Amino acid sequence: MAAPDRTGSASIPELIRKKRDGGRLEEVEIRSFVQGVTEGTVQEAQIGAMLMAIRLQGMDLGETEILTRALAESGQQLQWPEAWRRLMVDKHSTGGVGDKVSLILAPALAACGCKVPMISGRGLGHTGGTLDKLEAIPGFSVVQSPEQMRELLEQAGCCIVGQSQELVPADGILYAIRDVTATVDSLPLITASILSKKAVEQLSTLVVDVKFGEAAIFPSQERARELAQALVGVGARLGLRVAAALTTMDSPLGCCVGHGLEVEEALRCLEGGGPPDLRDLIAQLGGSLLWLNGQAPTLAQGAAQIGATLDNGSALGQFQAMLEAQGVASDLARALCSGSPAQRQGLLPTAPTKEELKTASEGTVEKIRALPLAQVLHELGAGRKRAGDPLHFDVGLELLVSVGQRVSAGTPWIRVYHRGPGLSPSHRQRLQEALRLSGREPFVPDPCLRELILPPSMKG
Ligand code: IUR
Repeated sequence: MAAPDRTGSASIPELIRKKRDGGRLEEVEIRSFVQGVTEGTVQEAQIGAMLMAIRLQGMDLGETEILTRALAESGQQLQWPEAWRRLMVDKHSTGGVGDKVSLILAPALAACGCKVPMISGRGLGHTGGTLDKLEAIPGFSVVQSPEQMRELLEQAGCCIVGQSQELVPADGILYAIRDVTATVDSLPLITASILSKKAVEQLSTLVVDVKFGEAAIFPSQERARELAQALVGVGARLGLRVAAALTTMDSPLGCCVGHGLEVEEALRCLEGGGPPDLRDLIAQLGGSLLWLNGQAPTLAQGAAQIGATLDNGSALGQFQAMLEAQGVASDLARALCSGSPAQRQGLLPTAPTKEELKTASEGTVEKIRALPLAQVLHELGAGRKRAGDPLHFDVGLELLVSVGQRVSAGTPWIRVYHRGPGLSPSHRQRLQEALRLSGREPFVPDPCLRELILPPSMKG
């Protein structure tokens, strides 16, 4: 143990020094750090230093489990009626560009009879956050108490909320400081952050979408697999059935990036349309959840059940119920969920200036690099420079071509929605460089899902 102070517990600088020098933190040490974070007695500089020490030295599975439990216990635990116990499922993502899966999957799962008490996050770095996207819908409130969450699940079968003073407050504090101290890409910190929120939810089954690729936290599939294994392993230690899906994040998911535009694309998917890569990923993640939770005999049949909820309007009905239950005026929720894209015009934030860029040559679209697109969009106002900064929900990008498609020179390939007066030369150049063309024949891109890591109980 680190040297105790006069009150008998190790001082925070001692704990930081111990981790900095590669030591293993004991349970009481991790708990006293998290307690100090929650109570506000640990200074921000000390939190940043400890996060960096963990980022550089790592934590073993035992330390990660204790950190997860301590974060989860920093607030209230959710309680559900006994009849719901086997129906509680959720999905979480490590963050991507254009990733609006949660907006569609939560109501699709609710339409399959599940209860989905999703505690979600805000944007980290260049990636967009589910809560930020939902706040683009006028009136939507992500702040909900545990009692309100129970009512939301009764009314709509799903809810999407943020962590708060009552729900995993310590994760909220660490999450915001990680974002500004280059400590996001830490395996134990990601694992504890995600699983603490899910431990509070008292789930039956969780699927985590672990992204890899240029625009993901971990570019390499190997490193993403390590994170996936930590999530599944720590989940098992906590008594949670956790599976992890390894999915690609090189090009944006779907065609739209930016808060308001992504809500519009989610609505198209909930109406049975939308881009094929997005729909396929939703069906695979939802199908895995239904299968692992015993609600479908196979993953393929689970995926078909999810697809049916998109085609028959039942997922859209649950989405509308969720919007109304979380504060959106009934006539707006109805108009968003029963109109055509043309009828929805003006209901969601869309920036006034539209600019299209054209292809410089002919070729086959090999890749549309999500990272520079997201960075430019961040600079146009979609992201935060400092924790708590307001966002522009109306700026966005719409891809007008897809990976694998043949294009001729001069084809409009991206539409940028911004607040004017015009894109800067640097923005234009970085956007143009994101489009990678090749000389090969047109092709059908591989699905995003590359590997599914199952919980130990399903490994036979
Ligand atoms: N989502 C979370 O809830 N926490 C994290 O650290 C990441 C994504 I990365």
